[in-house]
Amino acid sequence: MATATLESFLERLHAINMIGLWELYPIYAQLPRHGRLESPPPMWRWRDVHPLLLESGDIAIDSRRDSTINARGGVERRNLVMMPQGAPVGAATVTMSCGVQYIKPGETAPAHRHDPAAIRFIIEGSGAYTSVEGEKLYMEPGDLILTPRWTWHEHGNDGHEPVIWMDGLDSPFVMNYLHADFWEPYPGGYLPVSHPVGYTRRRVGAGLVRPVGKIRERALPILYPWSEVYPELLHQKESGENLDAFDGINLEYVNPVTGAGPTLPTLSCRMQLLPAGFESQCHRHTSSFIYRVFRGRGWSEVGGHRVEWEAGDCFLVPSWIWHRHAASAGEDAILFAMSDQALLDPFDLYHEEAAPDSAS
Ligand code: GTQ
Ligand code: FE2
Repeated sequence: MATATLESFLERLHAINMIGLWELYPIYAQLPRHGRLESPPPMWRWRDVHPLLLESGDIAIDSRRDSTINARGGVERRNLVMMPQGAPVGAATVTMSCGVQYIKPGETAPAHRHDPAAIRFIIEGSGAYTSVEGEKLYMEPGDLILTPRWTWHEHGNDGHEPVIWMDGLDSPFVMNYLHADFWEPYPGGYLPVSHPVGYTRRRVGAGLVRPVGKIRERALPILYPWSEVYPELLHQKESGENLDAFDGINLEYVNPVTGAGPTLPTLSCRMQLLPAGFESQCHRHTSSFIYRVFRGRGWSEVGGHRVEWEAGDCFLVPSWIWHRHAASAGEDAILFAMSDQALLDPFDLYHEEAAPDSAS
């Protein structure tokens, strides 16, 4: 039998939906495993995002996912999603999505639940709440709220100011990779109030003590008040003992169930303080990060590009890209960070290394 040419072989191979492993190597080689980015890292400046978000509140938008949803005025969620050029559907990083949500006084966003878990980091305004499983969590700027997977949640604004927060979800992981996403609207639209304000907080206790035997869940709808996080950041800064060379003061929001990280089974949230004038050393890791500047100004080097940032800006650090951060000389910088390290740790896929010369 005559030997076929490689070309004709591959043609017949591809026709049955197979490929030579060696054909994939050049494609793998294009992944930026060298730690550098060809163009600056994806970034959204608040001066660009904020006006568009406010404008979205003046435009009639039917944002219902399901037309049977009882959303007043058709606004189910007024949310603008960050999606870098070429990214998978709805994805900011390979595993995480990120958006900003805006709710006006008197508005309500009806209840639903889904497999993707969500976090909300409050940006501005007060008087709004997220109700998770019928427990209202009232938002203040700097607070972090967890909506664990498959928990009913709705939003409302009882106050007099517009309220804006950042949403972060594991939806690219759950939806795009695992195809494990279920989603459903709450029958009738709105949750009955089933717990008093402060219910979960009292089950969880405070500091190093808590009521015995009250927690059965893997994650809880907890609110971490900025009024408790900020003093701890300052306390840590004063002592300086835990100032990390790569991340400054780096506090993780503990999962109240485990008393440790990650914050949720699929997401880790942190609050970093870079003291005024601090310049971190350079490293890289296989987790990806979404950063939102909460206070101050400074710059980061990400994949060989320097980005200047100030309060409200949002930027990404993709997996295995060299990066370091610095605060301006005048004031401390405070960065809210969200990462997918929780997805890597259980499988020993978290790798980290310091740059040899500590410069990107
Ligand atoms: O507010 O429930 O950014 O379901 C994406 C999906 C927010 C929400 C998002 C959601 C929500
Ligand atoms: Fe949701």
